[in-house]
Amino acid sequence: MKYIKALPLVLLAIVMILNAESDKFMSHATEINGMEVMEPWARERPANAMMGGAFLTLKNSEGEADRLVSASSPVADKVEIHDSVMKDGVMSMMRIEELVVEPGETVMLKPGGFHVMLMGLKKPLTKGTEFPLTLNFARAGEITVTVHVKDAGDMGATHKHN
Ligand SMILES: [Cu+2]
Repeated sequence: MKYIKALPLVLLAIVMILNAESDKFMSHATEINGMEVMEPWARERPANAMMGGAFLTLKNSEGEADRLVSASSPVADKVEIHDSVMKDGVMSMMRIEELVVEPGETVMLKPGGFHVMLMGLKKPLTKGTEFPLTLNFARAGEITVTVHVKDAGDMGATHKHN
């Protein structure tokens, strides 16, 4: 009857291993000079798409503000920082010069809000693949992260570019 007693321990071990695996998969964070870049992901795009959006969370743990001033990636001709605005029921996006992250502040780039715009895609953003993205901060400097391409629904037909 020894193995019955051991079973809960075995199950516990399995649960712990699964948790560790999902943690490894879920929490991608890179911290350089007090700027943390968390969970970078991009929405999968059809093969003929020219543009794609990348999303992530920024956390500034320094005592002074920082600014995301530019970005680049080998998968796109040009990378811009965008904000989204809802006007007359239509979501549109516009380029912003910089994204300020105040001291201690966490800023989330997400669909329908701030995002990193990949323009002139050189390769399709296929679900399950990943690509590098370099973010340039005024204070923290260059931070390169690995962006994971995910299937996360669609932004809808009302999404357009200015
Ligand atoms: Cu955009």
